[in-house]
Amino acid sequence: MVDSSSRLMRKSMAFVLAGGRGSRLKELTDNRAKPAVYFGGKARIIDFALSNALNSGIRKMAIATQYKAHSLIRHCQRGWSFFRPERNEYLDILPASQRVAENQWYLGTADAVTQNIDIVDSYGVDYVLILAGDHIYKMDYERMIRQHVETGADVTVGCLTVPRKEATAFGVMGVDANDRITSFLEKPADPPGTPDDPGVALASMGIYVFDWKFLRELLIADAEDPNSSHDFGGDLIPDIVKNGKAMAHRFFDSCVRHASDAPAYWRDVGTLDAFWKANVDLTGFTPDLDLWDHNWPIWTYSEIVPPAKFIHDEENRRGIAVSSLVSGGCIISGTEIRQSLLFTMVHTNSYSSLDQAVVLPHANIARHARLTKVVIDRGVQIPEGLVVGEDPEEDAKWFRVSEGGVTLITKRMLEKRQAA
Ligand code: ADQ
Ligand code: ADP
Repeated sequence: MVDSSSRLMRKSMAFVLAGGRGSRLKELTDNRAKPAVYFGGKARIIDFALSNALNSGIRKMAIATQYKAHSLIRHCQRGWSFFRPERNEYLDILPASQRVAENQWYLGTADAVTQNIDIVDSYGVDYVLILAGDHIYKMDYERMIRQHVETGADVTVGCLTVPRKEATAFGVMGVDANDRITSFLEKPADPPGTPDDPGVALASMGIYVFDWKFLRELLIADAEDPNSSHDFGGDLIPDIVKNGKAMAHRFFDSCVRHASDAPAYWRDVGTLDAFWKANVDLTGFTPDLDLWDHNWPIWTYSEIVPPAKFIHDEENRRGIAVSSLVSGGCIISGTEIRQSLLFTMVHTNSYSSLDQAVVLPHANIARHARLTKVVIDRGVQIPEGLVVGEDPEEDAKWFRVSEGGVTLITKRMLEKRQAA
C-alpha cells in the first residue's frame, strides 16, 4: 500500500534546476537568471515551482543555480528561509561554482544533481522530484509522486500537449495505452503528433520523479560516460525509455485550477512576447492563472511597503488604473493606466499614460510619458515626455522591440540614448 500523503511527502524532496539564462528574454536576463525574473506583480518565476512544492507538502528542497545567480540567491534567502532543520525541513541553495575545485560549472542538468549527490543523500529521502525553475503553473506534485510509486516506474515524466509546431523546443514523447513512454526525442526538428490529434505533440515539462537509489546509480554511471552531455532530456530520459520503465504523468491530472472547467495553465515565459503577454493576461476579466486562490498561494519575498496610492494632481488630473494590477508601494499620481501590471514601488507622474505596460519594481515614470505595450525593467527612470509604442522604427533605435511588437526598456538602453 502506498503511504499517506504526509508520509509520502516526507520521503520526497524537490531538486530545482535554476541555472539557465533564458537568453530569449534578451536584456531582461542580462543581470539575472530566468528563474529570478519578476512575474505577476509580486513574485519571481522560480516562486511558482517552489510554491507548488511547498503547497504539495514537500519540505526538503535544493536549488541549483549557475548563470548570474546573485539576484536569485538573494531572493531565495530572503523569501524562502523559513525551513526549519529541527523539523526535518531543508532548503539549500547550491551555486555551481562553489561545488568544484577548478571552478567548473555544472555541465548539464543531470550534472547539477551529480555534483550534489552528498547533499541529496543527507536529506534521507526515497523520491526526488526534479523541477525546472522557469515555468509558470500551479500543480500538485503529490499526485505525480504517487503515480510514480504506484506504477513502480524508473522515472515519471510530467507532460502536456503543445501545438506540434511549438514542440521543437521540447522533449517529445510517444506513449502506449497505459501512458508508458515508448519513444522520447529531445527537441526534434519534426515533432510527431499524437495518435488522437496530429496537430499536437505530447511534450515533456522537464520535470521528473525518480527513486533516489535508482537515480543515484544512474548519475554515477552517467558521469563516467564520455559520450554523455549529462543532461536529463538529452541523455538520461531517452536511455531509460529504451532500457527501463518510463511513465508519463499528465499535467492535466494534477494542475491546480480555480474551476473544473478552467484551462490547465502552464507557460514557458521564455520570450519577451510570452513574458509580456502572460503578465498582461492577468489584467483580463477572468485570467486563466488564478493568483487569488488562498488554497494555493504563490509564496515569495515581499518588501514591507504601504498600500498603493492613487491621486489627482494639483490640476485635478486623475490618477487612475483600470483593468490593471497595481502592487503595494506604488504611487499613481495624475497618470492614466490601462491593462497594465505594476510591480512594487512604481511611481508614476502627472500627464503620463501607460497602456498594456508591465512595469517592474521601483521604476519611475516622469511626467508626459506615453508608453504602450512595454516591459520596463526594475529601477528604470523613464524620462519626461518619452513616447514608446507608437513608432516601432524610432523605438528600435534605442530599445529592444520584439517580434510581437513589445518594447523592452532597461537602464542601460536609456543611458545610451541619453548619451547620444
Ligand atoms: P530545456 O528547458 O531546453 O528543456 P534546459 O535548458 O536544460 O532544458 O533547462 C532545464 C532547466 O534547468 C531550466 O530550469 C534551467 O534553468 C535549468 N538549467 C539548465 N542548465 C542548468 C545547469 N547546468 N545547472 C542548473 N540548472 C540548469 C528541458 C527538457 C525538455 C523539456 C523542456 C520543458 O530537456 O525535454 O521538454 O525542458 O521546458
Ligand atoms: P506629479 O509629477 O504627478 O506631480 P509628484 O511626484 O510631485 O507627482 O507627487 C504628487 C503627489 O504624490 C504628492 O503630492 C504626494 O501626495 C504623492 N507622493 C509623491 N511622493 C510620495 C511619497 N514618497 N510618499 C507618499 N506620497 C507621495
